[in-house]
Amino acid sequence: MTERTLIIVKPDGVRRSLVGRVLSRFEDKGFKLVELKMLTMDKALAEDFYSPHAQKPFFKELVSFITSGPVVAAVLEGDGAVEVVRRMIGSTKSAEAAPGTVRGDFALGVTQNMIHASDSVESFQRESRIILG
Ligand code: D4T
Repeated sequence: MTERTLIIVKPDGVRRSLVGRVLSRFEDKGFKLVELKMLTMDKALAEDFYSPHAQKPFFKELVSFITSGPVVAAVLEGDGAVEVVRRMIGSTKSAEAAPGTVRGDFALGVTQNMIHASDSVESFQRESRIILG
Protein backbone atom coordinates (compact mmCIF):
# COMPACT_ATOMS: atom_id res chain seq x y z
CA MET A 1 0.00 0.00 0.00
CA THR A 2 1.33 3.44 -0.89
CA GLU A 3 2.26 5.25 2.29
CA ARG A 4 4.19 8.28 3.41
CA THR A 5 6.81 8.55 6.11
CA LEU A 6 8.97 11.32 7.56
CA ILE A 7 12.72 11.08 7.86
CA ILE A 8 14.95 13.62 9.57
CA VAL A 9 18.68 13.73 8.95
CA LYS A 10 19.82 14.81 12.41
CA PRO A 11 22.43 17.52 13.13
CA ASP A 12 25.32 15.01 13.06
CA GLY A 13 24.39 13.99 9.50
CA VAL A 14 24.11 17.59 8.31
CA ARG A 15 27.40 18.57 10.01
CA ARG A 16 29.16 15.64 8.35
CA SER A 17 27.75 16.54 4.89
CA LEU A 18 25.97 13.20 4.53
CA VAL A 19 22.52 14.52 3.57
CA GLY A 20 22.84 13.79 -0.15
CA ARG A 21 24.13 10.28 0.39
CA VAL A 22 21.37 9.47 2.84
CA LEU A 23 18.59 10.84 0.62
CA SER A 24 20.06 8.95 -2.36
CA ARG A 25 19.58 5.65 -0.60
CA PHE A 26 15.85 6.20 -0.35
CA GLU A 27 15.60 7.48 -3.92
CA ASP A 28 17.64 4.50 -5.13
CA LYS A 29 15.25 2.18 -3.31
CA GLY A 30 12.33 3.66 -5.27
CA PHE A 31 10.78 6.10 -2.82
CA LYS A 32 9.53 9.38 -4.16
CA LEU A 33 10.68 12.53 -2.40
CA VAL A 34 7.50 14.56 -1.90
CA GLU A 35 8.62 17.25 0.60
CA LEU A 36 12.00 18.52 1.70
CA LYS A 37 12.84 21.12 4.35
CA MET A 38 15.94 22.30 6.16
CA LEU A 39 15.28 23.79 9.59
CA THR A 40 16.83 24.34 12.98
CA MET A 41 14.50 23.14 15.72
CA ASP A 42 14.10 25.36 18.76
CA LYS A 43 13.60 23.87 22.22
CA ALA A 44 9.79 24.12 22.14
CA LEU A 45 9.54 22.42 18.75
CA ALA A 46 11.96 19.68 19.79
CA GLU A 47 10.08 19.02 23.04
CA ASP A 48 6.83 18.76 21.12
CA PHE A 49 8.37 16.48 18.49
CA TYR A 50 9.90 14.17 21.11
CA SER A 51 6.97 14.43 23.58
CA PRO A 52 6.41 10.62 23.49
CA HIS A 53 9.84 10.38 25.18
CA ALA A 54 9.24 13.17 27.72
CA GLN A 55 9.53 10.82 30.70
CA LYS A 56 12.65 9.03 29.45
CA PRO A 57 16.01 9.65 31.17
CA PHE A 58 17.60 10.65 27.85
CA PHE A 59 14.98 13.29 26.97
CA LYS A 60 17.08 16.35 27.88
CA GLU A 61 20.10 15.06 25.98
CA LEU A 62 17.92 14.24 22.99
CA VAL A 63 16.39 17.75 22.88
CA SER A 64 19.79 19.36 23.35
CA PHE A 65 21.26 17.33 20.49
CA ILE A 66 18.41 17.77 18.00
CA THR A 67 18.50 21.56 18.54
CA SER A 68 22.30 21.74 18.14
CA GLY A 69 22.23 22.53 14.43
CA PRO A 70 20.18 22.33 11.27
CA VAL A 71 18.33 19.16 10.29
CA VAL A 72 16.86 18.07 6.97
CA ALA A 73 13.33 16.68 6.99
CA ALA A 74 11.94 14.76 4.04
CA VAL A 75 8.64 13.06 3.30
CA LEU A 76 9.09 9.84 1.34
CA GLU A 77 6.28 8.08 -0.49
CA GLY A 78 6.10 4.50 -1.66
CA ASP A 79 4.88 0.99 -0.94
CA GLY A 80 5.07 0.19 2.76
CA ALA A 81 7.13 3.32 3.36
CA VAL A 82 6.92 3.31 7.17
CA GLU A 83 8.19 -0.23 7.67
CA VAL A 84 10.66 -0.34 4.77
CA VAL A 85 12.29 2.95 5.78
CA ARG A 86 12.52 1.85 9.42
CA ARG A 87 14.36 -1.27 8.22
CA MET A 88 16.67 0.88 6.09
CA ILE A 89 17.69 3.13 8.99
CA GLY A 90 18.66 0.25 11.33
CA SER A 91 18.65 -0.18 15.11
CA THR A 92 18.54 2.83 17.43
CA LYS A 93 21.96 1.91 18.85
CA SER A 94 24.10 2.60 15.81
CA ALA A 95 26.97 0.41 16.98
CA GLU A 96 24.59 -2.55 16.81
CA ALA A 97 22.86 -1.51 13.57
CA ALA A 98 23.32 -3.90 10.66
CA PRO A 99 25.74 -3.00 7.88
CA GLY A 100 23.78 -1.71 4.90
CA THR A 101 21.52 0.40 7.11
CA VAL A 102 22.02 4.15 7.45
CA ARG A 103 22.99 3.88 11.12
CA GLY A 104 25.03 0.74 10.47
CA ASP A 105 27.07 2.47 7.77
CA PHE A 106 27.31 6.06 9.02
CA ALA A 107 26.99 6.22 12.82
CA LEU A 108 28.28 4.87 16.11
CA GLY A 109 26.16 6.71 18.66
CA VAL A 110 22.77 6.27 20.30
CA THR A 111 21.80 9.92 20.66
CA GLN A 112 23.94 10.82 17.66
CA ASN A 113 22.39 8.23 15.39
CA MET A 114 22.12 10.22 12.15
CA ILE A 115 18.49 9.81 11.27
CA HIS A 116 14.94 9.63 12.51
CA ALA A 117 12.08 7.86 10.74
CA SER A 118 8.41 7.67 11.75
CA ASP A 119 7.52 4.36 13.39
CA SER A 120 3.84 4.30 12.31
CA VAL A 121 1.40 6.11 10.04
CA GLU A 122 0.01 7.87 13.13
CA SER A 123 3.51 9.04 14.12
CA PHE A 124 4.07 10.27 10.57
CA GLN A 125 0.91 12.36 10.76
CA ARG A 126 1.78 13.83 14.15
CA GLU A 127 5.43 14.46 13.28
CA SER A 128 4.81 15.97 9.87
CA ARG A 129 2.23 18.36 11.38
CA ILE A 130 4.87 19.53 13.86
CA ILE A 131 7.80 19.76 11.45
CA LEU A 132 6.15 20.79 8.19
CA GLY A 133 3.02 22.53 9.45
P1 D4T B 1 13.98 7.85 16.23
O1 D4T B 1 12.69 8.15 16.95
O2 D4T B 1 14.96 8.99 16.27
O3 D4T B 1 13.78 7.30 14.84
O4 D4T B 1 14.68 6.70 17.02
P2 D4T B 1 14.20 5.23 17.30
O5 D4T B 1 12.73 5.07 17.09
O6 D4T B 1 15.10 4.32 16.56
O7 D4T B 1 14.54 5.12 18.82
P3 D4T B 1 13.69 5.50 20.11
O8 D4T B 1 12.31 5.91 19.75
O9 D4T B 1 13.89 4.37 21.10
O10 D4T B 1 14.51 6.76 20.66
C1 D4T B 1 14.23 8.06 20.21
C2 D4T B 1 15.52 8.81 20.12
O11 D4T B 1 16.13 8.92 21.40
C3 D4T B 1 17.52 8.73 21.29
N1 D4T B 1 17.96 7.88 22.39
C4 D4T B 1 17.40 6.66 22.54
C5 D4T B 1 18.91 8.37 23.26
O12 D4T B 1 19.40 9.50 23.11
N2 D4T B 1 19.31 7.57 24.30
C6 D4T B 1 18.78 6.33 24.48
O13 D4T B 1 19.18 5.64 25.46
C7 D4T B 1 17.78 5.85 23.57
C8 D4T B 1 17.18 4.46 23.74
C9 D4T B 1 17.71 8.16 19.97
C10 D4T B 1 16.56 8.16 19.31
